Amino acid sequence: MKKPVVLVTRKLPKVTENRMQNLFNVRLNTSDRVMSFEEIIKRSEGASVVVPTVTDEINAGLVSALPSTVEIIANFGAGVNHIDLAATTQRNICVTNTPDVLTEDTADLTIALMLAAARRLPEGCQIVKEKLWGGWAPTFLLGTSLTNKKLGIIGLGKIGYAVAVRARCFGMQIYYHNRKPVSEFIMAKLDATYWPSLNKMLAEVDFLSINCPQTTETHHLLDAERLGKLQKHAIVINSARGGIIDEAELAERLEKGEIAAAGLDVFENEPEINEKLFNLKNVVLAPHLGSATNESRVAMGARVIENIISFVSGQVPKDKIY
Ligand code: 8YV
Repeated sequence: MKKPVVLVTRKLPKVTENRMQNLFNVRLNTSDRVMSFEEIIKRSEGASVVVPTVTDEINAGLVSALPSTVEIIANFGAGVNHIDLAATTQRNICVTNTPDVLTEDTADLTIALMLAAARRLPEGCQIVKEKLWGGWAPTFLLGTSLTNKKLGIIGLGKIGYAVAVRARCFGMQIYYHNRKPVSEFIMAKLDATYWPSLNKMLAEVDFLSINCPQTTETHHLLDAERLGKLQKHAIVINSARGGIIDEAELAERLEKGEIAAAGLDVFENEPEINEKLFNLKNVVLAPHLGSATNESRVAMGARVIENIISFVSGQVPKDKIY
C-alpha cells in the first residue's frame, strides 16, 4: 500500500503521532498553533487525508478550496458541527469521527460539573486558596443535594446514557428528551421518563444536562423562551456544544438569579466566553475538557488511524458519517 499523505492540523498525543509517522506520509503540526484557512489549504496540497479537530472551521468555503487530492476528512473528535457536511458531500469527501472512545470520560466530566456547581466547589476552593476561610460554620457555603433530584437529559444517546447511569448512582431520577424514545430496555434500566415535549420537561427538572449534538436544529435549542421555562433552582450543565444554548441569555438569567447555577465545559465562540460569566459565582467554567484524558485522546487517535487505513484500503470506515 502506498503511504497516504495525511495533514494533521493540531498536535496529537505522541503515540498517535508516532504511529502516524510509521504508517503514513504525515504532515504534523508541531507548534500546535491553530492553522488559518490559507494554511490548511496550502498544507493539504497533494494530501488525500485531512485530520482536523473542533478548533478548525471546515466551512463550505474551505471545503471548496481544498485541493482535489483530498478524499477524506478524518476528524479527531466525535462532534462534527465544525464541518460543513453538505459541502463535503457535494465534493464527495468522506467524513469520519471518533465516537464511543470518549463516552465515559465525557460523562465523568459532566457529573464533575454537576457536583461542582451543586456543591459550590470552585467557590469553596477559592476561599481556601485566598486564605479567607475562617473555619466550619453551620450555614457556610450551603449547596444542593443531587439525591432524589430530577435530572433532565437533552439527548439520551451514548454520552447522555453514560451520564444517566452515573446519575442513577447518585440517586437521581432520570427525565429525558429525544426526538424518539429510547428502547424499553434502556428506559427500564434507567427507570427513565420520556418527555416528547422539551418545554414541558424543562419546567419540571432540578438539573438539566445537554448531551445532544449541535446541528442546525439544535442551535440555540435553549433560547430565551426555553430558558425561561426552567425553575429558579435549576442547575444547567453543558458538556456538548456551546451553541446549543443562547450563551448571552443564559448569562443574564444566571446573573438575575432566574436560574440557580451552571456548569459549562463548552461555549458558543470558543475560546471566547461571554464576559458576564466570568464574574458570576454560581457558574463553573471549564475549558472544553470533556474528553481530556490520556486514555480518551490516545483512543481517539487510534480511531482516526483505523478510519484512515480502512478508507485507503478501499473499505467503508467504521465511523463514516458521510
Ligand atoms: C474533543 C469533543 O476533544 O469529541 C468531541 O466532540 O467535544 C471533544 O471532547 C474535540 O472535539 C476534539 O476535536
